[in-house]
Amino acid sequence: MTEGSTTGMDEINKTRDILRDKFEKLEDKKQILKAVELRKLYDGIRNAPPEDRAAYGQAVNSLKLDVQTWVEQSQEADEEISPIDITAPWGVNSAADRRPQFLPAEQGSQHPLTTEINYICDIFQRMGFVVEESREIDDDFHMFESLNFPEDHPARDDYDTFMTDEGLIAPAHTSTMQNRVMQKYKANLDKGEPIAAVVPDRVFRNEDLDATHEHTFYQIEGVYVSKNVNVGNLIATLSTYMSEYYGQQLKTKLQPFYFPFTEPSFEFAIERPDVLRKDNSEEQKWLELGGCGMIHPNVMRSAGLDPEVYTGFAFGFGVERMVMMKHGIEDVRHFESANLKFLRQFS
Ligand code: FA5
Repeated sequence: MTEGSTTGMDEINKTRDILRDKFEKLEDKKQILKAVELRKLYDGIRNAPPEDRAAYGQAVNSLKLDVQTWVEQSQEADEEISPIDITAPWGVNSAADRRPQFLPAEQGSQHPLTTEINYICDIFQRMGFVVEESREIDDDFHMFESLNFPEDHPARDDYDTFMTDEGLIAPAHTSTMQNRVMQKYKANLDKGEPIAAVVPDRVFRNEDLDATHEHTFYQIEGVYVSKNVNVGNLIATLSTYMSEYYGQQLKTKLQPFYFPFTEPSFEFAIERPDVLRKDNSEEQKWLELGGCGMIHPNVMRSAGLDPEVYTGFAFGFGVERMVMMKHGIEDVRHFESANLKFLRQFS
């Protein structure tokens, strides 16, 4: 290729960036096809050295085709979508051409949290855990009573819960599912198999928001019950999971904490990978990701299990914080921001 043609290609690439920039800002996307920059490139074909003219012309044409595709795609996205009348099934009373249209698949992608939750569940499934769903409205029994929070206990206030006038509760953590999981899989124990389940789902807290606190976020709960389960099993399980999730052997740390539903209770921290440390201070060394501990005998009893025979551990992690650490995301609020620039980085 001659030097002249390289310069020509550079010019086309530069023009592509300029056009894309203009295109993003244009209200009427079709106007991009009349952009003066495109016209200049066409004029350039005439002035190109004869030996480069064909290649240059082809590249200009290919750019024009790309620009046309941008316009077509934007028009597809802008097409009005008929409102869905939930009382009128499509097949019964809408003409085929009036049925609601789905957006073309290439216009969307999975939310990064969905992708990560699937990935996290996949790891736990490979470790022998089943995956259960939580619910987004619950009751006092599952939020507090079954978890050994006595009535009027001050620890209830630690979970700034949203409540309906009828006293129903938007769960403030996935631990609301511990009782249900133990009841559901109780029969495993009779067969000599453990209860091993994880529950990823949304939780809600009346929080002051900042870079690491959202009012609505995801947690993943884990419950494991069998005979002779001890803290060592808990540590081994969490370390194995963390190394798999982060793809490297991270140092983990448990420090004593208080939860009414586990005894002993711990906060679980990981040593931040180098790329996620702002400096070498002790504060930057560890990141708290969740709580865990050995399931309290009262919690076992409330699910009909005999704590003299069985022991178990439970853990609950903040999904956003795990993902933030993995991808170096500095603010939890990005996830719910609907900011396409942020979301597209993961598609
Ligand atoms: C709990 O919610 C306990 N249920 C965890 C647990 C489960 C302990 C089982 C023992 C046994 P905590 O309130 O610390 O604990 O929250 C757990 C994790 O959720 C936090 O470490 C953090 O990663 C995440 N988290 C908590 N609040 C927020 C918030 N407002 N925004 C984003 N993530 C949060």
